[in-house]
Amino acid sequence: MSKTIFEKIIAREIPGDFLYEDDLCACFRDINPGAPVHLLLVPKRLIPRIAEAQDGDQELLGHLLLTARRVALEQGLGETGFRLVINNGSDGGETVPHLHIHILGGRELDWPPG
Ligand code: DGP
Repeated sequence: MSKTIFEKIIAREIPGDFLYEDDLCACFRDINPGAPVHLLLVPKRLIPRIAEAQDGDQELLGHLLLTARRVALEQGLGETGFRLVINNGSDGGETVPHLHIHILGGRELDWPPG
């Protein structure tokens, strides 16, 4: 199976502006930022989307959320706030079939999304 764009970024086959990486996940800037801070936090092991996560992914998913929190705080978003987003499927706005958490902040974000 061909690699997803995020697998290629993690493998350094295409460039990425990394802010964080560990054994389980990596965080890099979104190529098309929708806010002053727009990061993507991606598990290294491919899960296409949250709908396909399994019970056995519990630890990884917890790690992703706590890492998203940590990166957001390191980016100075603790005072003003931030948003974590997971898009799932076509109606959910998913365009890359590799689970990722958007970390958005640096401006007041609209709600609800369009
Ligand atoms: P989503 O629509 O939730 O699947 O988000 C996919 C995001 O991935 C979208 O905000 C743009 C970003 N993206 C797509 N291709 C690349 C890329 O090559 N590099 C980086 N850094 N981000 C990408």
